[in-house]
Amino acid sequence: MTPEHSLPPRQQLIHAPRWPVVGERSARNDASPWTISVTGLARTPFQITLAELQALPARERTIDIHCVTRWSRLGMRFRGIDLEVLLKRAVPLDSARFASFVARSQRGHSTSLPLDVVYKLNAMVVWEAEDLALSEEHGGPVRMVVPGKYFYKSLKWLERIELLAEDRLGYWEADAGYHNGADPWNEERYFASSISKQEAATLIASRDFRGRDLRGIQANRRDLRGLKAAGALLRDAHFAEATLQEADFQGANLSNAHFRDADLRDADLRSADLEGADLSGADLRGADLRGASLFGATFVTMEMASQGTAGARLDSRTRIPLEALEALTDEQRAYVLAVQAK
Ligand SMILES: Nc1nc2c(c(=O)[nH]1)N[C@H]1C(S)=C(S)[C@@H](COP(=O)(O)O)O[C@H]1N2
Ligand SMILES: [Mo]
Repeated sequence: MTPEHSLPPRQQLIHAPRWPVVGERSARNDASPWTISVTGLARTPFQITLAELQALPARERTIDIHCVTRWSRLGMRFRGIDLEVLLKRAVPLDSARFASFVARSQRGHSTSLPLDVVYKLNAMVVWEAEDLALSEEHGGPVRMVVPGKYFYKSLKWLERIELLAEDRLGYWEADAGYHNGADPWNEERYFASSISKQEAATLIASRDFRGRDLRGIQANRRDLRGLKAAGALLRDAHFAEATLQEADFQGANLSNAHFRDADLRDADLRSADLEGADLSGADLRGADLRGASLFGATFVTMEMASQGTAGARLDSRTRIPLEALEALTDEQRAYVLAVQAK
């Protein structure tokens, strides 16, 4: 059961007109006419043009979107057709159990879903959001919207659908460890770390994470003073209560990393991806966040705010440019501005 128009665990609300752009920002540069094909295990595979697609009887639906980096926007109106209509038109064979969706983008971005999930969730192919044609950065002219899944299942610039007997993992799911289930109600965000406890212990002792893939690493309460972690992939890493004074995280991917009550004094977080990161209670005095991306980041939790407990500590030397603050929810931005003003 997926309650509609409520907030899944550990998501933060954003409100219209805000709608962050996540991932690729444009379609492949290609002069040929836009077509959408349904191929693979089907009796009548076909290809249609964009105009033919948009001439099909459209419907409008109100859908909640939940990005894995912890922002949600509820009740967005989309216009398009049910993916099921398109798929059934190809008459899938009995052996077809999954669909792979491929984007008309530079890297041929892709994702996949079981067919029964496509039907059950009423996944859509849409070309309008909030009464306007989709902008290119949001997947225009045509994208998928899959209600009840993290938004990474909602492929932008849909070009090809392939019907398959076995699942074929998509771009994020195969290469970046995103959970293939993508259920926001069960927080199916990422797979755990691929490194062993032994390797993690050795790396933590070396304090050198530069350029490494250490997704989900467990480093809570560790002493990592002066850590070198520029360019490291540290998504979903656990640094709660860790000592990270003067750590170098320049350009690191720290999306959804856990820094609750960590000591980040004078840390270098320039150009780091901090989307969805939990910085509540962290000590950020002297830290440099210029160029960092902060969508969905948390500096103070609801409980902290309601109990009057302090959230992240900032001082006049903490560098968070205004444009980075723009990405925060109203509550988070208000907290940061209030603390900085002190
Ligand atoms: N082709 C393509 N589709 C994509 C992505 C992408 O990088 N390329 N990113 C996914 C992710 S992770 C999210 S959260 C949403 C973001 O859509 P938006 O930029 O319209 O918010 O698109 C999804 N679909
Ligand atoms: Mo996402």
